[in-house]
Amino acid sequence: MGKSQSKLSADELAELQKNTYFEKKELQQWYKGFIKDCPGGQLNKEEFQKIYRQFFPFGDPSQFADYVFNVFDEDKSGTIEFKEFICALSVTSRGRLDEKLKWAFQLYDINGDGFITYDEMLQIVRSIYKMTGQMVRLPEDEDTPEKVLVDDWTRAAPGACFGACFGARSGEL
Ligand SMILES: [Ca+2]
Ligand SMILES: [Ca+2]
Repeated sequence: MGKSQSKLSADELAELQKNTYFEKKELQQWYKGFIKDCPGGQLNKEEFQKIYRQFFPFGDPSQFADYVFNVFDEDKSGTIEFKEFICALSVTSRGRLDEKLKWAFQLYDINGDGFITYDEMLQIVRSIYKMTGQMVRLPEDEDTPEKVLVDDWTRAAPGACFGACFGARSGEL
């Protein structure tokens, strides 16, 4: 897989502008940051986990990162391409409520059968606990996974976290 182009082509830009809430300039910037971190143009699961570990150095975010990875990886190729990355970022950071909910649904529907079972919710919440557990003290009434099911994906803000990371780094350029 040779080295990727350093800039988006006019066609790619036009397509991404149509499919995301980002401006041309923002897209170019995100792309620059993405290619800097992933010169091959693809992000694999391991690299994705590494990014999460920078944010949660005292917990174990690998399981949660895997669940988020699977939503980003829309075509299930095992890697996140720039288009998948920027579309997910667009939805999680600027999408309408219904788009965000659909995204969250995909996260919780781990086996992708169109239904979220109680068990799937627990798995997600447990993975969030593992990720943040040692650095966040929850109030007494929220101290079991079962009690925080409802609002907890927003708290973890997978997309925002990811975006902040890449954004901070592209800002250094
Ligand atoms: Ca993919
Ligand atoms: Ca399911």
